[in-house]
Amino acid sequence: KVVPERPVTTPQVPPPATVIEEAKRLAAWTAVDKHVLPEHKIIGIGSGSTVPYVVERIVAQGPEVNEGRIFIPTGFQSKELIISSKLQLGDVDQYPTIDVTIDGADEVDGDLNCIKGGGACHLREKVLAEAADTWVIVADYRKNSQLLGTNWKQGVPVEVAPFAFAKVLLNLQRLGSEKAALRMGKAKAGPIVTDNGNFVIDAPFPEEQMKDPYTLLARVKMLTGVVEVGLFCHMAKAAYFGNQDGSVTAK
Ligand code: ABF
Repeated sequence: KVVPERPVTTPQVPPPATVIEEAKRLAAWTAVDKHVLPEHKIIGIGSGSTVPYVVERIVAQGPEVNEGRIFIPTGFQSKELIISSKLQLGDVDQYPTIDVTIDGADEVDGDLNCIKGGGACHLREKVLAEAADTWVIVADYRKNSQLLGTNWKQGVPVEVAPFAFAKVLLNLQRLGSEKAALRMGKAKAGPIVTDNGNFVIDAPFPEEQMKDPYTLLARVKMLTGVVEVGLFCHMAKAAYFGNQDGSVTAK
């Protein structure tokens, strides 16, 4: 009797943070070089940990190019990044049309639909995405999927009016998200509150429903009490993913 060899399972050692950070930088620099041109004066700056590399590359375009530019933030972190980079801050109510907005994402599918809102900024992010002539996504390879929900298991972020959260939670569960849950702060002392004073519910949906994110977006957005849904469909012009081997995938 031949005893099969015990399969050797190489431990999944997570790549060092520098590989992921370099991948973010690669995506960000590629997107800026391709889409932030000297004639672009109103620029939307997204949120998350990839966007600092976007700003880094824009600053590197030089003061003469950035002199006449206005930078619109998608939230507190984004605003602080613009200010600390000594770029001219503007607001979307002053500049309702934006030349180009570059933002991160939690996951992107084969049709450039995104899950966004891991950072609870997706309402302002979607406003700036919609206001932009060109909206571009930058991320590392972990976000590059064919189907939403493949890697991002936290669920679809749904920003809700605080007094309606229990009702929305129930309706999300009825809609198919059995594990929908209010996003709590790190200390679990209470729910996180967005820049707009709202709560966030994270709603994982079955694969069947994630295959048609546009329909899911419409159904969730219709629930009374929902302020915005972290599904961005038919909005992105391009997406750039830095890879572990130093290459860039453009979708
Ligand atoms: C933001 O960036 C959010 O929508 C998203 O959750 C976050 C994730 O991006 P990163 O991986 O760059 O931190 O746009």
